[in-house]
Amino acid sequence: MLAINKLHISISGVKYILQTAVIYKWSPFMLTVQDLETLRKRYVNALLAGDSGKARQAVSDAQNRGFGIHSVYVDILSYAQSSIGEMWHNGEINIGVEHLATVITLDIMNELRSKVSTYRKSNGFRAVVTPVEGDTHILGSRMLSDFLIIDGWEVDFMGGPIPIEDLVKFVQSRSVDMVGISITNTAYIANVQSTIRALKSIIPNPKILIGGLALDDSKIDLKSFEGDAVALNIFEGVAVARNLVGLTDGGYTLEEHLAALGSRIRAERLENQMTQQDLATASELDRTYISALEQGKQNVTFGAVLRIAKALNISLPLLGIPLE
Ligand code: B12
Repeated sequence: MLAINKLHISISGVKYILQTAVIYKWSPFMLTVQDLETLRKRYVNALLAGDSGKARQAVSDAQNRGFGIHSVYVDILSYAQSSIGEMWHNGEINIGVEHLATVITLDIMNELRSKVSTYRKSNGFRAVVTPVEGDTHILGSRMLSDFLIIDGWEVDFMGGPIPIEDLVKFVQSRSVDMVGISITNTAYIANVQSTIRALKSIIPNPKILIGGLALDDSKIDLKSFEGDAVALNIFEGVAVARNLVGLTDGGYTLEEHLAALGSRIRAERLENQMTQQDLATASELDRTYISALEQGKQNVTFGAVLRIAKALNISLPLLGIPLE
């Protein structure tokens, strides 16, 4: 119960409302799931039409409706890029349409980041963030870079994958506290391992954080990475990054608590070789609830946590909830 109390204390002063699946900072306007769907559709359609003005307008409207920058990134931009990327993968659109959409989204991210950067407080730590060698999926690592910048880090974002030996030389030349490596395509897992080993040869060596879409693949053994930490989503990534360099004062935000809980539930579920539907059935919850919970987007009652722990056959401390 202590963790639940702490959670309330850490969010006092900031009001949250819980919508069906997503948490937003409180705003004078009530957001509904339909609003989110509408904004997503508007943004995706603007990208498909190559209309940067309409895309910007959708983002601006989302912000006026109370979406914070983190929600815009994860709930709208990331969603849209995944949808459009899938369209290309399925042969529904031309690669030119996908590339233009990516450029528009990167431009919008630059604008959003610049606005926040002007009033953020530096935390004095430097990170290098890069997709792993070979992996040309860059949006996830750009998003992690931006989340770290917003959190006060100085970030050198590599822009695209670079050879491991060049990354090592670059890191050596920059007094880097942490390197964030993003892996999207599972084909490059071996490169992650080689990158970690090469970075560990630097003295003093930077902390290494691994994350990205590829880690969702249940065939990947997360414990096999020799880096300092693995994070299963971007919110957890920022919290873990702070932890790695000793910045954490224990004052996690609600989003970070939920992200950490979600990733532990997911890890335990995969360990038990259960699908989300298996866990939903065993805990008598809805699959979409489990899905949102695992992504850190679903607030949760203590009763639901108990049911999930029982369905996973684990104790609450294994979900990071101490029994005090
Ligand atoms: C968009 C996309 C593309 C775009 C990439 C645009 C770009 N420049 O970035 C294009 C169309 C160019 C493309 C190309 C290819 N793609 Co592609 N692509 C996708 C797609 C649809 C979305 C990925 C994405 O950008 N999502 C949006 C970003 C923001 O989300 P994200 O990456 O998950 O990042 C989030 C988190 O993971 C996290 N995060 C990310 N990195 C990190 C790092 C840390 C440390 C932390 C803490 C968190 C974190 O933060 C982000 C925000 O929440 C996925 C499938 C899917 N639905 O996800 C396939 C997918 C990744 N692609 C795939 C493949 C195979 C390819 C190609 C090899 C196809 C081909 N035959 O050529 C090529 C790549 C060539 C190469 N050398 O790598 C496969 C990979 C399969 C696998 N084995 O893993 C996927 C899964 C599609 C599929 N279902 O098969 N792709």
